[in-house]
Amino acid sequence: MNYKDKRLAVLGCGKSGIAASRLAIDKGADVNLFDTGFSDDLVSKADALGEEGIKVYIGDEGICQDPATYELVVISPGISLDWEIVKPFREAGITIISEIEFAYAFCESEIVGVTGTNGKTTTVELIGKILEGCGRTVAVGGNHGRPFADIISEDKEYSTIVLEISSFQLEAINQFCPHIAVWTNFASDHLDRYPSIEEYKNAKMKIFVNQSNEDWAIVNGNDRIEGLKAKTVTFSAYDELNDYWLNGTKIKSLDRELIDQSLTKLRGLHNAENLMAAIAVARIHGYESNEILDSILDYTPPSHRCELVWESNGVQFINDSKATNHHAVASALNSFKDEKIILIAGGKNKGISYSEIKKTVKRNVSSVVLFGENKFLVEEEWKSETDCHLSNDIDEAVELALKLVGNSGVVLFSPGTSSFDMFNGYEERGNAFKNSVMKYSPKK
Ligand code: UMA
Repeated sequence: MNYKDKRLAVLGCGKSGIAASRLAIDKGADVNLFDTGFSDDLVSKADALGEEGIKVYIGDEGICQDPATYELVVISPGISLDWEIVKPFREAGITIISEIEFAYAFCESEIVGVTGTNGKTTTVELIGKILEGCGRTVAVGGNHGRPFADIISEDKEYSTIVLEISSFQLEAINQFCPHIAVWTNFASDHLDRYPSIEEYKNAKMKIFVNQSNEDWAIVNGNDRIEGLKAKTVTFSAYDELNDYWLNGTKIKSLDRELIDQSLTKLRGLHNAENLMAAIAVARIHGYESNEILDSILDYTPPSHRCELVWESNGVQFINDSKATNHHAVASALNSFKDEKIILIAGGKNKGISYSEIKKTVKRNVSSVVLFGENKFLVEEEWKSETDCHLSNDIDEAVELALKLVGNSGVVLFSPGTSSFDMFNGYEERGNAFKNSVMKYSPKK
């Protein structure tokens, strides 16, 4: 695609929009970046980008007045196609594509794309580490870490680019096609963006839409994905009738044992599935378990995912702040199902009912401590089944949980929703939990 002197609009001055703008400038385009936000940070970003030749319009100027003069619009994932900032371009009939679609046009590497509700980051990192360990040159990015456009701007030849891909990024694709698409799992999420769970799933399913029988789809067998054109491999930690399955702690394919999960740093059934997906990618590339074992054993999962913060006198404090939906909470509860669990949950009201995990909570949890914007709603849904307590902040929640756990068990911080009612992301929320634990625990 030749963008020389073409007028391009980029929407959203975050990581994704800035990376797309820089790539477009590299390709000789005339780039105008629009953002309807207004803050000191945006003003200084706009000044710095101006120096690079990117014209930035923010605040009221972020709504474009001459949309028909543009050839193409590149939209950031955090902006929905229905929103005000997009409207002028839609009305003018200008083609709108996502940042991953834009970057894909310049990509010559093999793409492994990983989508799903949970487990994406761990799976992407594992795949990256395994392939690198086998001697391939690999870049890792996407929804987590470096934007795809940033990797492409580097102008370095990678044999494989492993991308974490969100439903938001897939909404505006035309040609984007990973050679290997991984579907980690699917559960209700992001209902503050999508009118229904079907629409959320349809956006995610677009990862397969341009694949042919030359490509691969590695899918969670529990989700029964149908209509795939690619060669399909299934995995499940719950059902042995899949290409990859779990026998105790052993990951198997047909009757062959590949890896013993208990030797790795990855805990829980959800991580067994992440491992299976990563092993499947490696085997498609022709690498066998003996060649990838060292990389897997060496891999440490990222923070805030069932992370052990502190253990003392039979009580474990687990930070699972990354659990921003119910599927993730249920996975964490299953991972500690033999222990007495005090669950700390709550946060932003994303419009999702917590009653869908009511039974799992009842079965696995001894008491719940709720915090955040949705605490009263969750209390209403769970109080008939579980012992519920309310708290005003994370410190109070930890203090209460400590009293409830007694001499042994697990204090599990697995909020089940996003953090934006009180924090700037799950990392900040997880760090707040960790700080509270360190504050209260030694006094116990
Ligand atoms: N904006 C407007 N008008 C609007 C709405 C937003 O101008 O109506 C502007 C904001 O003022 C802001 C910019 O858009 O300046 C933000 O754009 P963005 O939300 O796309 O943020 P980026 O920094 O570009 O981050 C995006 C992804 N964000 C989202 O999907 C919400 C990042 O995923 C991703 O890491 C990054 O691109 C690089 O690819 C984050 C995320 O939360 C981590 N993802 C969701 C998740 O994992 O659950 C899907």
